[in-house]
Amino acid sequence: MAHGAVGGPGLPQERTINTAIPGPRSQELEARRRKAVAPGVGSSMPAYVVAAGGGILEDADGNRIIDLGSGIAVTTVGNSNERVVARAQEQLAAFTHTCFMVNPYESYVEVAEALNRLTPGDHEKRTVLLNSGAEAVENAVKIARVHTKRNAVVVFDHAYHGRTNLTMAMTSKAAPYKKGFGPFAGEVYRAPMSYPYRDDAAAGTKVSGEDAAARAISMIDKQIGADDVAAIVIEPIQGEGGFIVPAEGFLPALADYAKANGIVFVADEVQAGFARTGAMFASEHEGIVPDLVTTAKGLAGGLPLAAVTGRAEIMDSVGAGGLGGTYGGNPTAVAAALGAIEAYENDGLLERAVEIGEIIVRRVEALQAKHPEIGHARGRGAMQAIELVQRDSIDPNPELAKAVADHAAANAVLVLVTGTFGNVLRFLPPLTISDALLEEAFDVLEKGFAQALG
Ligand code: PLZ
Repeated sequence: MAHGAVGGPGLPQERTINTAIPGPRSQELEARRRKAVAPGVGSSMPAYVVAAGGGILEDADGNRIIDLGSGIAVTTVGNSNERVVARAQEQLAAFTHTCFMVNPYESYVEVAEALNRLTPGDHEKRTVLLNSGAEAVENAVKIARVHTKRNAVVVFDHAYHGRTNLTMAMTSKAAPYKKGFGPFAGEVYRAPMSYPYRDDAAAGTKVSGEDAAARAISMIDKQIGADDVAAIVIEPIQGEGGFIVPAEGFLPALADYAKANGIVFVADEVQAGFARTGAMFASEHEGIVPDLVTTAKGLAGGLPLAAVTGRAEIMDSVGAGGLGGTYGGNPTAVAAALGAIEAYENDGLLERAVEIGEIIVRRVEALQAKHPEIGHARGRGAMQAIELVQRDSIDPNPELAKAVADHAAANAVLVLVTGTFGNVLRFLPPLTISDALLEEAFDVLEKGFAQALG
């Protein structure tokens, strides 16, 4: 059935409900999957996809689902984006692999040049290409340790950095990411995050970014000592933690502290990077110039590719042979990245992310006026979320998040639940979604709230 399916911009842009979701064909596949696939891998919505593009995912039963998830912030340029497909197809026919560590090729160098140019700051930079976000974060830590000859790594509450051993240690949430998988890598220290919604409620007043940073810095000074810290690693907007935008001033204060103390400041832009927030990188909203930037997800339009990009003097600390991997910078993935980067730079996607954000904010404000259970709305550009709480307190309401997401799924709208407390609905559609589909998705969400809350 999947053979010959055509996705990309040609896929009809309409929500279509053919069967219950998941339908009979998806259920059949799900039964096969249960026998074949390790149960540790979950799926938010078990509707098996045969084609995708624009703002639509088409499933095996012919349902057309509105996509508010972008494969977790990956298909920002749209699924099967024409520029990505053309470059990748051409590359596949030329050669599929040499291993850059054996025989190099120009396209890897081109992606490195593009990342050096696009990431914040106009200092001299270098880039290493890898396969996944977690691998990028691991390599950023390796590079920072070699450069500083120090060990300690500072991360934050609610952080998500991956599922490998070191990045599990860096990730905050125990279940499902860490529980039972230890022991974890050492020398990872967790500092308090700036979480304006909950910080302000706890303090009974607005906690400034500077004050939140002072709290984190005091912990670093007391528990580690600045001169033992190799790196501070932070998501400029936290992704899995619940789209937490730190209070203004928090990131600059930490970056200044890092600079003053010879600490490598690493921005994990894996989820927030590449036009998602209306800027090429989320660090730009506060004028942060990180020493190292980790990227993945949006970088290659759906193909697995990741990178660490950073100051030449830091990147040059690791000698030849110290970094690499068989597939890092795979030719097809870098070809796709060149297509995606061309799209970011030429197709008005930064502006589109801002427009999408405005539509979402307008719809969310209307919802919030009706339902006090929407405790907080936050985000930048096309990276927006709502945090759901109990009616008369800020206690998390994960049941409501699930009820609304389930209602949406049954009505062919994919919306992802996230957050430390499982009470955040996040909206991160592909930037190729139409206004009409986006509005329709919020019509469905509105009904979901009405149904769940009466
Ligand atoms: N850093 C900021 O968001 C991946 C993970 C979903 P990988 N986020 C989605 C899941 O449940 O596994 C992520 C991220 C940030 C690093 C990563 C890790 O990227 O490509 O999944 O390894």
